[in-house]
Amino acid sequence: MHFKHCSQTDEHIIDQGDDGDNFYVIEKGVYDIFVQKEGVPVQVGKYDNKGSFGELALMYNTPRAATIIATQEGALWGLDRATFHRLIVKNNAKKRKMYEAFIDCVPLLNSLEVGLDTDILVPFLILSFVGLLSNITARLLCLLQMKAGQQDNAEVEVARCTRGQYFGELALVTNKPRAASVYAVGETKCLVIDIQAFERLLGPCMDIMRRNISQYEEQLVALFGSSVLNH
Ligand code: 1OR
Repeated sequence: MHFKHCSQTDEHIIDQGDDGDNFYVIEKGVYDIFVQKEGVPVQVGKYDNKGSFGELALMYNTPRAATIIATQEGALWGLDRATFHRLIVKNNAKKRKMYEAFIDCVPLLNSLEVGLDTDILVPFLILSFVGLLSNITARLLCLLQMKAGQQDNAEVEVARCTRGQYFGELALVTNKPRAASVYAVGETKCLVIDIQAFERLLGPCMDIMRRNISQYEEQLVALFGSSVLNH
């Protein structure tokens, strides 16, 4: 069964350690994320009017890994455990196979010494499910073109991404505004991951991403004579 829940200020939607009952998709509202560190709740992030949470306990039959508190009145769509399993876990079996095969050919994920388990797929599967509700599509990648704005606003193509490559990590790693625009060249399909899942799941890839960022700087210096990434 799915249901709409109107959340109140300070309402605990999920408490860390509880059994999982529902999975939630945010319609509106800001929700803080807390995780206990040495018995003290520490805020580790927030969802700002978008995103979804509560999938971990349902996927892995584990206690809730974080506490989620509404900071203002908001609205959530909930799916109970049985519906979540029917819609996401079972119906996604085929998609999961396809994504697993795809992730095998993503160099970033392959280059890790300790392999990522298929947890990495959960946010992709959920996003593509949420896509049915809110028209966000999560798709596989083919060919993309990246352009960086110059001082005079003229755009210059700085790189092209093809199947298995990634983009969009720089602003998340550096906490800076987006450094380039990315345009689809023809029909493309991308897998999308939100910032919370990015930090939680791609932590092990952070070093490789940082190394690749220094290569962007070298390319920019070659193109423009100086680095515009500025960090
Ligand atoms: P759940 O079913 O365990 C709590 O219920 C939900 O909070 C969890 O699913 C995730 O959907 C969401 N670590 C664990 N769970 C998180 C985290 C998180 N962020 C959101 N959730 N971390 C924060 C990463 C920015 C890691 C903290 C060490």
